[in-house]
Amino acid sequence: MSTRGAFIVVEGLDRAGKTTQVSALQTRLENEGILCKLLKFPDRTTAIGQMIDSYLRSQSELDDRAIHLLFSANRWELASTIEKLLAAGTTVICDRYAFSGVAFSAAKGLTFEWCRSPDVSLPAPDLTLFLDITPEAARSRGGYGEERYEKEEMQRKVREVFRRISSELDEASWVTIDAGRDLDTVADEIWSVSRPFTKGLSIPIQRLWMQ
Ligand code: DGP
Repeated sequence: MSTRGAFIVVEGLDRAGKTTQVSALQTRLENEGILCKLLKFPDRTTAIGQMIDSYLRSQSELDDRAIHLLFSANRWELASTIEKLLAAGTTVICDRYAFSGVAFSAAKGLTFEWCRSPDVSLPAPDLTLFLDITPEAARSRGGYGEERYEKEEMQRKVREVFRRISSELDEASWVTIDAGRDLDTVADEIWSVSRPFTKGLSIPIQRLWMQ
């Protein structure tokens, strides 16, 4: 098989610095002449994404299971795009993915197994960078915004579920990064962990949670 691009996911609590860090990673890849595409979930531009956006901004109410399935459907509607990009040799960087799906819904009280099931067999990330920050440190960065989940107690529960997810995944594919440090230090660590993956991979695209 010829080499393909790597699928790199960045996860974390709200205010962990994901958006800044994914764009710093994209810039470094481009500076090295590596083809890359930045994606973000939820993708609020699609019809499903607009329903999610309305829910997050508390402009609509939905059953916890219904919104969970919409978040998952939003990933599935881009799954074939991700696969095509990877097959064409493009490195895909993704701001949030299915791990947020489990973390945020399980934090609301849905069971871990139920939360995982709609995302089983999505393209699996080759590398997940979890930007870890305490909810207190996140709050001190200027406070949470207006959206539905941006509350300290919720973020504390979300962090616990992320810990469970990481303990059940292959250690090599999940790397926890201390995101409480300054921006450049975090960016340097992300780059040093990601760099080996950006040279192209010769293994097939894996499927999430199939083992
Ligand atoms: P962001 O655009 O990265 O700020 O994410 C929006 C919010 O939605 C954030 O609080 C995390 C949450 N979120 C992201 N993905 C999912 C998901 O799949 N399921 C649930 N329940 N929440 C999610």
